Amino acid sequence: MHRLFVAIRPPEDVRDVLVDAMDDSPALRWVGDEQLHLTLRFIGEVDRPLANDITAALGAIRAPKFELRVRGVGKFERRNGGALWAAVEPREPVVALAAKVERALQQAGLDAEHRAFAPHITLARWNRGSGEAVESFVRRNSTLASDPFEIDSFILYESHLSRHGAHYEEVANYALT
Ligand code: 3AM
Repeated sequence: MHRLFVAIRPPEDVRDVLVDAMDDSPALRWVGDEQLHLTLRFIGEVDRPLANDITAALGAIRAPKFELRVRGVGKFERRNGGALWAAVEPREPVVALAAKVERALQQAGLDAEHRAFAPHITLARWNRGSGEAVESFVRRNSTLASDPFEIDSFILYESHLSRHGAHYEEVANYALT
């Protein structure tokens, strides 16, 4: 089985801005530079034939290049933890690309994703009891920003989970036009 997701990858100078914002709070598990991405669609575990259909369906997407920039940070809180993330703007082109990815994946045979799409670049995760570290990060980085950067492709990743964390392998790269 293959654990897949579709994402866009910020360029190096933008990743540098994100990595520079990370602090040394031991309560937060910071994402490594090589893991920084903006998820368009989490797919989950699929077998090889379905993975091949997914690759073909994503390859048929025609969508324009667009510009984004990092603007501010936010957090998701769940019962046993949460995630800190960087926000991007404008949202419209990312939402439009995610919708095309969603349609392509349904054509490949996947069930529809019912959760609302919320574009974000995860910076750190925590399990519990990190309230002050999280609040302090959000306060200090409310004006976090990058220069505009061009998104000229999107990527199908395979996620390999291990005791040491997740390793993301690029399976295919799809050009925007
Ligand atoms: O884009 P981020 O980094 O927030 O949390 C996982 C990560 O999100 C998410 O997919 C991205 C690539 O691993 N993810 C992992 N398991 C998931 C699941 N079961 C999931 N998203 C939804 N459902």
